[in-house]
Amino acid sequence: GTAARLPFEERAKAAQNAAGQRLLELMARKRSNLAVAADVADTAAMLRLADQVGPDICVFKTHVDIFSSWDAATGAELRRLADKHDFLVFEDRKFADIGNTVVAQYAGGVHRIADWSDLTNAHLVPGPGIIDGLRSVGGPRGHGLLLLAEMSSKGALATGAYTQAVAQAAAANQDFVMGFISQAPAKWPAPTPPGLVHMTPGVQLAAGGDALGQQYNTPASVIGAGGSDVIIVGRGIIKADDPAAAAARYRAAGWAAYEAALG
Ligand code: 6AU
Repeated sequence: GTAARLPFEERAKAAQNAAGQRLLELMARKRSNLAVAADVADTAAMLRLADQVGPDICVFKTHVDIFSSWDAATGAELRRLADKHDFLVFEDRKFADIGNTVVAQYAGGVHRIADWSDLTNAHLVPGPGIIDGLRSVGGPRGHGLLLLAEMSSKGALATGAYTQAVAQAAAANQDFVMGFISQAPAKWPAPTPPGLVHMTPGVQLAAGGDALGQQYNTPASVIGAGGSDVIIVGRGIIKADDPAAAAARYRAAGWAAYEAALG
């Protein structure tokens, strides 16, 4: 359920994780609750998109493992654009292994995710050791973690008791967990702590879906009746003829829904 909706600047004061606090402050300052999913062809297109949509977003979400190449310079350039436009970088890695393994996956490998991202996400399937492992890398760096509580895809198994166990784990680990990937937290049995952020994918200006199980709701329904905070939009923006103009439209729709929810 949702408690009375508090403004983002008030919720920032309740945030215990540094990245979560920065995000809530940034959203209030920039008047944006739009995250873009940069699921584009290569790193050049990714960096171009970040510069195009940067003025309208609070979060730039990457899937680095879709690119055929990656290097530290690409990460550094993305950080430069994050500073230029005032957004946070979210690597949508969806960690899902034991603590010891995710430590190595988060800090190392080709991508060195912890070097250039502000936040990442994880499934709680392995149990709370995954939070402890990721915290050991990201905590000292001031990074934050989103737990996947619900998914947008048809037939998703993260429902009911599983979703509630995720809510409890987040509430118990607010030093590092900054929020959730969720669909409709307003329908949960209890409100989540005000310092935690809800980010929701599966958003387009018209409801619908794709051929592989993705399901879309509108910004108004996700932020309004759904009780979420941030809309995550991929193809609605990146496949538009003019991604910057599309981002401006989604930003306006997301922010109007937030202001309406505040009452
Ligand atoms: O707007 P789309 O459908 O083009 O892109 C949605 C983006 C993709 C997915 O990997 C991601 O959101 N996503 C997630 C995330 C963010 O964790 C969870 C989920 O349940 N559904 C989903 O689509 O980059």
